[in-house]
Amino acid sequence: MGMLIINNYNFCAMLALKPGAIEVGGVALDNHLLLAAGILGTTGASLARVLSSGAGGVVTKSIGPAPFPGHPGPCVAVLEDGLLNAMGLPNPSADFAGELDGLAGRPVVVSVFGGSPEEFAEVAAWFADRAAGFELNLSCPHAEGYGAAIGTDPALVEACTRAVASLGLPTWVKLTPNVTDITGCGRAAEKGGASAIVAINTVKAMRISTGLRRPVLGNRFGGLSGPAIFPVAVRCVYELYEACRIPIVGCGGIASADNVLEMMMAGASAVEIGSAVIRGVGVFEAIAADLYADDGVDAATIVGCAHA
Ligand code: RRO
Repeated sequence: MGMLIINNYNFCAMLALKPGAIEVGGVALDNHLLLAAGILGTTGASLARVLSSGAGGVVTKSIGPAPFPGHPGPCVAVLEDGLLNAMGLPNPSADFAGELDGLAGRPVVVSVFGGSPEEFAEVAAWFADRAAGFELNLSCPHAEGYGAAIGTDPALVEACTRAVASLGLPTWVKLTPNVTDITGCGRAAEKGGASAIVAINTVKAMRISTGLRRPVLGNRFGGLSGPAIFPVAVRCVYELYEACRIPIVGCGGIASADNVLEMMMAGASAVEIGSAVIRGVGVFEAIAADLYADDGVDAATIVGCAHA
């Protein structure tokens, strides 16, 4: 019996993309690589630094209806093949607007969360004069009343999306993989007027310290990100590409140019990079150096090409 083993050297040396500015889901980007929500996204200075380090766009930390310090620690554990976090949606709420003062006209997508369609619209409206678009966090796996608590119900996904899309700015919807069928939520976002789907947020997970005989995270449960979840993200993007017509932004464990190409072949028009930033903000320039070449192909020729 033949056995095909695909390892981390599954690299297609022949394929590179044409460099240059693009437009995805109504947002103008400098390239296909965005900073994912939750990493280096709470100050204008860190967002500007990531943009000047080769990211084509940035997504802010998720901002909600009231200032919140987050869950009690420990909030992050570094694992063999990823990160486990339960930050607990720490955010400065409306005060965050001031952080965006120096970023006018830049590709800054503001991630927002709320406990109802009305709260989503209220929070998004605070940033409507300074966001290139919104990303709706309907997917944090460990936030009671927020995130996946709402984002697993297609009717609520549709209502929250419609409430924010009515502001007239590009509205991306970030989905949770912690559902039986992600396409139901993707279709609901599309029906509500989303301009793009972002897939995926973290996978609900936990670890236990055998020494302490207790969960390692203060919140016990958290979200797994990094290379460990890349195959889950590819599967979700592949399924959404077959179910929806709006563009998909791939997210989840992307750490190399080959990962970007694989996500695009599954159906992503752009990607978000989060946990790989643990290697430093130079990760954007490093991936771009492998991904782009002046004689590269138009990304449109490979987006979704893995589908029959
Ligand atoms: O803040 C968090 O704990 C958090 C958020 Br908002 C999210 O969307 N996903 C995640 O893994 N953690």
